[in-house]
Amino acid sequence: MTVRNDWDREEIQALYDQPFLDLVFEAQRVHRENFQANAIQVSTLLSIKTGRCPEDCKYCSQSSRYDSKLEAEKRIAVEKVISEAKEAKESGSSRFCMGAAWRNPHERDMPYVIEMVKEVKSLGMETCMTLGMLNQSQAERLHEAGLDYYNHNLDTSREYYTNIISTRTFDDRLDTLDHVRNAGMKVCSGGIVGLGEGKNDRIGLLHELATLPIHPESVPINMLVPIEGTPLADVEKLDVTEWIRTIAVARIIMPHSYIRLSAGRESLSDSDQALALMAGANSIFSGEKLLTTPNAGDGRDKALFQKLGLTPEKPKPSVAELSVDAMSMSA
Ligand code: SAM
Ligand code: DTB
Ligand code: SF4
Repeated sequence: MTVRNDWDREEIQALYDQPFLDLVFEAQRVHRENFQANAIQVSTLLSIKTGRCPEDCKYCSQSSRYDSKLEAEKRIAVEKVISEAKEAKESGSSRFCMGAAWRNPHERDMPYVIEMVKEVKSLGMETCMTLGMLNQSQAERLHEAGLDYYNHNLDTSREYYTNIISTRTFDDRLDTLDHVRNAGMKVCSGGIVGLGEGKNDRIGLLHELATLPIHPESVPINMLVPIEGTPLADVEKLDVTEWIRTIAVARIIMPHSYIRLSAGRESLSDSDQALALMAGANSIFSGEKLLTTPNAGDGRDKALFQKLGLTPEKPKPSVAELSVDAMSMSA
C-alpha cells in the first residue's frame, strides 16, 4: 500500500463522515494489510519531573497557572527510573516513555536525561521521551544517547490551537518535530479529542499529521481526562464514537504508523476499547498511571488481552541477557 502525504482536507472529511461501520471496516482492512492482526505494542509512561510547568495548556494538571491540587515533584533519581523501567519490561512493555513537565529541557538537564536514556536502552527497551520543545542540538544529543522516539503532540487543529495554548505556537511544535526528524529519531505525535473542539478540528489535526513530510511512526490519540481546577474541567464529554472515528481515519491515512489509545482509556468499557482496536489502533499505554492521572492498569489490560486474544509485541533482550545467552552458546 502506498503511503501518501498529499491528503487534502476534503478527502479526510469524506473518510470521517462515512457510516460508522463502513469506516471501522475500512480501517480494519488497512490495519490487516500493514500489521499483524492480533498484535499490540505496549508502552509504559513515567513522569520524571512533575508539575510547576510554566506553559498554559488548558487541559493539563501540571500547568502552574491552574489550581489542580497536583503535588509537584522535582526531577526523580535515575536509579528510580531504571527500577521502574525494569518493572515495566517484566510486565510486558516494549517501550518506556519518560515525560517531564518542562517548556523545554534546560542545558543543565541534558546530562540527567542522557544518562537515563543510556540506562533504559541497555535494558533492551525502546526509549521514548517527552520533555517539551527541543532545539536541533538537544535532539541530536538525545539521539546519540540512544533515544528511539520523541513524543511531541500537535494536540489539535491549527485553528483551534490558540484556544488551548498561548505560551507556544503551533509552528513551534512543528519546529520541534523537524528537529527530532532531522536528528534521525522516530516521531511520536498525535493529539487530544474532547477539548470542546468541533469535528473540523479533529479533521484538521489528522490533516496536519498525515501531510507531514514523513508520517509520525507513532500517533497517540488522547481523549481528554478532565482535571479539576483547569479551564477544561467541565467541558462537555465527547461521544466515544467521535474518538473512534478519529482513530479509524488516522489508521487509514497513516497506514504504517502505530496508532495509540492514550489518555482516556481508564473511563472506557472493554467493549469500547475493543471497538477502538477494531478501528485500527494497535498500541496502548499500560500501567496503573499515565503521567499524573490513573490508567486502566496492568491487571485489567492483561484480562482484556486474554479476552480478545491479543499478543503484546515483545521487548528485546537486554545487553546483560544477550551476554548470558552468548556465554551459554559458547559453553
Ligand atoms: N510537557 C511536555 C509537552 O507538553 O510537550 C510533555 C508532556 S505532556 C503531558 C504530553 C501530552 O499529553 C500533551 O501534549 C497532551 O496531548 C497529553 N495530555 C496532557 N494532559 C492531558 C489530559 N488531561 N487529557 C488528555 N491528554 C492529556
Ligand atoms: C501522549 O500523547 N499521551 C501521554 C504521553 N503522550 C506523554 C500523556 C497523557 C497524559 C494524560 C494526563 C496525565 O496523566 O497527566
Ligand atoms: Fe506543561 Fe506539557 Fe502540561 Fe503543557 S502539556 S502544561 S507543556 S506539562
